[in-house]
Formats: sequence, structure tokens, C-alpha cells
Amino acid sequence: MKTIARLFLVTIISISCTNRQNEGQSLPTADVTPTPNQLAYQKMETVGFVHFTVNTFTDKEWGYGDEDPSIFAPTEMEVEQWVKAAHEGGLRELILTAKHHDGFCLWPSQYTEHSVKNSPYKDGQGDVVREFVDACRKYGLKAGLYLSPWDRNHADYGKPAYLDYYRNQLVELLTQYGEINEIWFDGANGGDGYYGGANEIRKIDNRVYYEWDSTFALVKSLQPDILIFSDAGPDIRWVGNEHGHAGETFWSTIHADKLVIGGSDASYLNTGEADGANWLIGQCDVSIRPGWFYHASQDSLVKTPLELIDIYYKSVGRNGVLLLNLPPDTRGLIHENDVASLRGFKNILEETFRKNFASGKKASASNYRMGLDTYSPEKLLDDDPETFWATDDEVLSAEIIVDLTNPQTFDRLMLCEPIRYGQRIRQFEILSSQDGHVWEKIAEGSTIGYKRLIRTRLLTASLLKIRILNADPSPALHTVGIYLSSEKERTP
Ligand code: FUL
Repeated sequence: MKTIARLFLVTIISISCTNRQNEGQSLPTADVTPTPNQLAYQKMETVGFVHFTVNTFTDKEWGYGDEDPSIFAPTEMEVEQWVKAAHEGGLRELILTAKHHDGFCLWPSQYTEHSVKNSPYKDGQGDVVREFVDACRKYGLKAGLYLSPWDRNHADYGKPAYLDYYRNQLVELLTQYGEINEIWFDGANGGDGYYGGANEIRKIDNRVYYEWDSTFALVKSLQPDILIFSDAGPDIRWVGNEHGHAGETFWSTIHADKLVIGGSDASYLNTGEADGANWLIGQCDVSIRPGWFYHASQDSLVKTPLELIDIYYKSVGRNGVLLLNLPPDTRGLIHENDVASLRGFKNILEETFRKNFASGKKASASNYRMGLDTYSPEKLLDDDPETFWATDDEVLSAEIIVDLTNPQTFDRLMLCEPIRYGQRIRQFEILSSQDGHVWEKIAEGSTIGYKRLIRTRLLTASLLKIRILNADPSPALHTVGIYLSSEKERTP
């Protein structure tokens, strides 16, 4: 008995010691971290928007709501062509304007006559939302939907009854079309419109009118895994401009209670806040053309591959997700110029990020967590985003040296934090050297987050020093990337 009791005691003591050891070993998370769904969303990096409605045929950006549905008459409509173009351009999700401010519905909603069911499209038998989700699934893209809260067609807009209408439409969209990955709530609200023939100006108080909390609860009850976008989250937030630019400093953390849908401080949205209490992914929306909807007059104004690349560095390269709009034309096709530009963009990205010169090379660090292999600086160069370098808890600044063995010419750098542990790094700088004696500062910055891309002039060096100057809690990085940009980027 005695021996058994002693054995029992020894086992208990050794289990509790191991637990204590493991506690110290594993990296403590920051106070605010992304949900698994937010993490998966961020990893998509580039997603797309499809703005298509009566505006495409009236050549407008904001339809008044008095359109005759008979004008919705695409001549060569092919939804798969949109999705194929997006897929080839590397976009991982597409969001369709199921209803824009004009109130025209791309699906045969039972709650309104202002829809495809009264258009010549497929003799009123068409359902663009259905075709869209089917095509997305066929090409392996996630499907998202935009349902404009502002409705310039509906007679009840501005009154409580409209909320029932709006929510009924959400129920249709979120119960009849399978899994929807994202729902997009636009902050643009109220103004003049048709409103069932009233032809007047209707203003609403965007802080109270929509009772967003109940609408969000309804959405999540219908699709628990869906991500909700609005100016203010709760899952994905606007970055305060429509150029696709996140701030140079960009925190996924922000205080959601400082945000109002349709009325937030754009500069606050553009940076977030280091100590923000909520994790809201920054989504950088921009159109491939000047307008959100197709206008033939803008066929020559499609953003070039290089312009799109610049946006990529300012969105994905600053810890955001790029949401690029591709508007179908009056044929119901994404215009050839847009398709070509998107293809060119993807091609440049592939050429630039094809080879990471740091991959498999040697790295050392001023500190790594308890001297354990699990957190050694080599993890930065192992091409595995799941493994990472991290310091001891009390070490908030550190230095990493990457040895490329031979001189290497490069002009693009990448740093990535394992954000499932939160966004921790607040300030960094990067230096390069040929010989280990003379070091030149080549970059500096504040936030890193999911991905930080840095463009430098053309440099040749065999050593790189990454200085983490400030982090809270202790810093961690999973990848250092060193690249040479595509020649197309260097010789425009
Ligand atoms: C804005 C809207 O007013 C534009 O028409 C477009 O849909 C853009 C994405 O959001 O608020």
C-alpha cells in the first residue's frame, strides 16, 4: 500500500511539474486574438466584389429606385466568366451586390416587384444570386453577398416597417443559397430617392434606425459561421477609404465601441489601435475602374497591373485583406480590359514571390524562448507558417540575423507574425550588410500583423538584421521573406 501511495504522490508531483514547464514553454496569447473564422478569412488575402444591377444599364453609380425592371437585360450573361476571371486572378471569395441602393434585387425576392423576376433576363425566370453561388462553388471560391441597407425604391424606407422587409430579405438570402461566407453591410445611408413614388429626401439616424445588434444576431442565427462586414465589424471592418489603402500603421485591434456604422472616424478605422479591445480584420475595398459599376466611358481607365500591385502592397502588405471590385458590363461579362489587368497583376505577384532567398538559410537571434528548438530563429526560414520564432516573456525587443551565405540582390521584404497569438510587434527596423561590420538601415516600420511587405530600392547584401524595437506582449514571427521583384515591376 505504502509503495502504491508513494508512486501516486511521485506521479502527481511530476505531472504538475511538467504542466508548469509547459506553461512557460508555450507562447502566451495577447489579450485580443482573431477567431478561427477571422484567421481563415485573413489567409485568403485577396477577395473580389461584383457590382451589378440596373445601374449597369442606366450608366449610373447610385440608382434612384424608380428604374423599370425591363432595363435589366444583359445580352451575353455568363456568371461563370466572372468567377473564372476572379479565380484566375487569385481571388478567393466573391461578393455580389444582391441589392444595391436602388433596391433592385438580383434574386426573385417574394417581398418586392423591383427585381429580376420582372426583367427580360431569362424571361423573368432568372436568379442571378443562385447562378453566382453555384459558380463560386464550382471554382472553389467562397461566396459573399451585399444587401444595401439604404433602399431608394422601397416605400417604407426610413420607417420601422422597412426593417421587417430588410430582415425578410436577409432570411431569403441566408436560407435559400447554402453557405454564405460573408455578408456586407454598407455604411452609405439615406438621402433622396423614389421611395414608392414619394420622390423625397429621407434621412435616418444611422446610430439607431437599423437596430444593427438584432440584425447581426439574426444573421448569425441563420449562418453561425458567416463573417459580417460593416464600417464597424463585428468581424471585418472598413479601412476608412475606397482606394484600398490600409494605414502604414495598421492594427487589427480597435475599440468597436468607438465606431458607428456609416459615421466612424475614417482615420481611426485606417489605423486601429494597439490596445483596442476588439479584433476586426481590415478589408481594403477598391474598384478596378473609377466607378463601382460598369461604364463604357471607363474602358480605358481600368487600373493597370502595376497600379493593382501598388494597392496590394498597401493592403495585403499592411496586414489588410484586399477587396477588388470587378463590375460586369451590359453584356453581363467582365470586360476584356479588366480580365487582362487582373491576369497581369497575378502574374507579377507570382514572379515576385516565387523565390524566397532566405528560405532554408541560417538565422540567429539575440534571444529565443527558453533556448528551445521549437522557437529557434531557424523557424523563420523553414517555409512553414505554423512554426515560429518567439522570445522569452520578459524580452520585448530582440535582434535576428539572417545569413544568406552569398550576396543576394533583392528589393522586397516580408515579415509575418503568427497572429493567432495576437498582433504584438509595435516597432521594427531592418538593416543589411555585405560583411557583418558595416550595416545600413534599409527599412523601418511600426505594425507587422498577418503580413508586412516592404519595398526597398535594389540592394545587394548577404546579411540582414531585423530589429524588433518594441512589442507587447513578447514578439513572435513566423516568416522572413527576401525577394527580387518581377522585372515588370522594375521596368514599367
Ligand atoms: C459605398 C456605396 O455607396 C458604393 O456604391 C459601393 O457599393 C461601395 C462599395 O460602398 O458605400
